[in-house]
Amino acid sequence: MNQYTLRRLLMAAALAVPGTALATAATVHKTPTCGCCDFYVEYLEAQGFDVDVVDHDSMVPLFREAGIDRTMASCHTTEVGPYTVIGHMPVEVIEQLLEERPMIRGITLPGMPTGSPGMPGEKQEPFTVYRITADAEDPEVYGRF
Ligand SMILES: [Cu+2]
Repeated sequence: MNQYTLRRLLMAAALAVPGTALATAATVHKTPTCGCCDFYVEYLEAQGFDVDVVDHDSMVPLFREAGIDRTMASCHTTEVGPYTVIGHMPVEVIEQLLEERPMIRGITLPGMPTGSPGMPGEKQEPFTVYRITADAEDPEVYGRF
């Protein structure tokens, strides 16, 4: 193998690494005093997302607009592509969502589970993620992760 061939192989390998792909844009909506929201922003950035942050005095109107009640809400919400992603959602789940492209408004990981991205502690159990649909009355499980 000569130098030229080696160089081409190395370049091809670099392009095949997922992190070198174009960063996915995300907008995180949060309140200015939310510490775990900041950690979640840092987490998304560390995962290669291109993150914009918008601070709100209250998150209540945003959750109301998304049609979800308090039990399904969390401390922040993230716009990714056409989807609303609520809470401390692992990026694997966001990537699955963007790949599957279901006809839903988004997904939510309610509350602030211990060990979820941006939250302290050890993960206690699989995270139950719910679909956000136009009819949020009866939330369906998107998956357990
Ligand atoms: Cu939080």
